[in-house]
Amino acid sequence: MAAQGIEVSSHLAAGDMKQPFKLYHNIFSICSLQVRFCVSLGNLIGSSFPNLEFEEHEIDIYHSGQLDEQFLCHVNPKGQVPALVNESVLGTPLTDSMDITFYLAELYPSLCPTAHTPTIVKMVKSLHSISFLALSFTKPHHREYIYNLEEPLKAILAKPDLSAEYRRALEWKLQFHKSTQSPQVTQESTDTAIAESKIVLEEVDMILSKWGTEGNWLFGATPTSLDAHVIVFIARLRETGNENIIPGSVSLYADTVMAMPEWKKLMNGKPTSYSVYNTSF
Ligand SMILES: N[C@@H](CCC(=O)N[C@@H](CS)C(=O)NCC(=O)O)C(=O)O
Repeated sequence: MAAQGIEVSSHLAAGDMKQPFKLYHNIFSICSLQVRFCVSLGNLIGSSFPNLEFEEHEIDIYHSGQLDEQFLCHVNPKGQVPALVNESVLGTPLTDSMDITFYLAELYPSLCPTAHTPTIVKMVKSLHSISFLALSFTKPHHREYIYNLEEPLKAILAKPDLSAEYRRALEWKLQFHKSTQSPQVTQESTDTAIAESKIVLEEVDMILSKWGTEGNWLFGATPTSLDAHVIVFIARLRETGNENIIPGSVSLYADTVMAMPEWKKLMNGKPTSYSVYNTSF
């Protein structure tokens, strides 16, 4: 699969794109925004697949939409967004933003030019090794919210009439939540995430000064997958009070991109964080 690196695919033909891709997302999910911005920037330059179409399906992860039977059993057993579905082309859904990003680079090769592929892959992986949960859920009542996500799972599990498949999926999700989600929301994890973000941003700054002088994007005149991931990440850092760790030139680069119609269309006047949008959350 493409997640191992970017292999521009010879097995895909333009005629294969008979069905639109379904992109499951949430407007306050950083990983969802990153892949949606990849699609938007890909469309800016164009694809070799003329019939490429993405249908967006919003999952209300703040009201347990990710726990619906159809989504959990047939789209993403982890109960998370983003997820990319296209039965005729992909077979099983892609359920991780990095896998989706690297797959999108097959559909939109300009998103990952050969000369910069190793850097883009390395940087996207570095960015995604940071706990976005630890960065984003920092107030005590937000951390409490994450711990309490077990409750809606347990409430559904208490129902007697669930299918065996759905019950298994919910039990798996509960364990996943306990073992990988809850442990991320501690002050120590937040401090680590901020320190790691600083290092990644310094690397972004180096890319910008080496390649970005001849255009608005990290590698110059054409946007890549890395721009999509970095810009959304910067928006989230700003919203979480971490503006101070963003190098000045990276901040200016972000301002330029955030003034573009593609960004404004993606965000539709909203922040990346649910807690900034809904102050009573
Ligand atoms: N590693 C995954 C992480 C996805 C993820 O954490 N998604 C969050 C939103 S940003 C989500 O769906 N949370 C709901 C939940 O875990 O129940 C990726 O990169 O796609």
